Amino acid sequence: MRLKSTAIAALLLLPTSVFGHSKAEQTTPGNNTTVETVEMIEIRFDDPMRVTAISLKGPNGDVAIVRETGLDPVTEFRATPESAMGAGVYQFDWRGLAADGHPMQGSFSFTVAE
Ligand SMILES: [Cu+2]
Repeated sequence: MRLKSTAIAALLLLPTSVFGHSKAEQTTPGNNTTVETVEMIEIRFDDPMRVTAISLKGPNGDVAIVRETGLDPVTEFRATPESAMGAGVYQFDWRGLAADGHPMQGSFSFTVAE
């Protein structure tokens, strides 16, 4: 049994990319942050992600956003709001396909200050 547990420990030490899942590392605006304005929404992934669907909800419902990034797998996804975003709490949701083909999703939220 000693050998087996050593093998498992070695697996746990491997970098995440060995398992193929791309995941979101950082967003702009950052999760749970407060910002004055939003000019660009960005998500950084550790491995290329094909982002297939996005949505932004604000205090008045859905916010129109324009993708700057196409449907190719990217490590930096960008989208811009179609018009100025008023004060309030916003939530950005995305879905995509990781580099290994697994469906992934994530969300983050932020506040635009008065
Ligand atoms: Cu995966």
